[in-house]
Amino acid sequence: MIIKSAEFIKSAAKSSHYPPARLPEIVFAGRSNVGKSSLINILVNRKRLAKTSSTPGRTQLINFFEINAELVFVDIPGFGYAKVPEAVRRSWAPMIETYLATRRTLKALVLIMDSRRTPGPEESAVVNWLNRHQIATVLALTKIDKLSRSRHLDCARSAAAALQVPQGDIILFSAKTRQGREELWHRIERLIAPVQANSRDD
Ligand SMILES: Nc1nc2c(ncn2[C@@H]2O[C@H](COP(=O)(O)OP(=O)(O)OP(=O)(O)O)[C@@H](O)[C@H]2O)c(=O)[nH]1
Ligand SMILES: [Mg+2]
Repeated sequence: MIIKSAEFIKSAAKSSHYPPARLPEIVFAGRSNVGKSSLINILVNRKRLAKTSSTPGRTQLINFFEINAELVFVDIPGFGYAKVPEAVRRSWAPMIETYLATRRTLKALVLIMDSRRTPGPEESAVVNWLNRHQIATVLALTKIDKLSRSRHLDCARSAAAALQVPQGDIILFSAKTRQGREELWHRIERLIAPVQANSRDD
């Protein structure tokens, strides 16, 4: 994907504030501080389009970004980080669930996980929930630059086992080295492509 434009559209907490549902949307989800906003910035070749921070809980609303007037990326708050105040977490869950369950133009969720941590019950619950709601899922292990090369395949293997998916489904990613950027774009492009009519040979 050649990035011609990448613009912030708006932030929203409730559905009446979402931008019009015109373009296919890809949402990026995962634990707080895992690197969701950083991954979005790498995909669109912008340093600070989505705000990043070393302090967990930076992203607090649903943020919509329009890419090439062609698709929309959605950055959402992270789940399951102990340092985020309980009251804040309680308000995030329904906000995110409403978005995921009701947004007609949502094409896929990119679930971002830390490569140094085996996915746990929270990630499995997200994957199961998405399967039940028939939302396509792309799985990315990020911060892979923090692991030695010899451990890359091991972490893909254990994540695949924990999530009960084929190992080939797991993308290894780094916002530092940009590893995995092309593969992630290929998956996203496939998911937003209009369904082709079956071609006939005869
Ligand atoms: N080494 C390394 N650091 C990363 C990578 N991705 C993100 N980081 C760092 O991790 C921290 C969190 O990154 P963010 O992109 O803000 O994470 P987030 O998931 O959007 O966080 P919240 O919005 O708070 O949930 C920042 O200090 C980033 O610089 C990566 O691939 N490699
Ligand atoms: Mg963020």
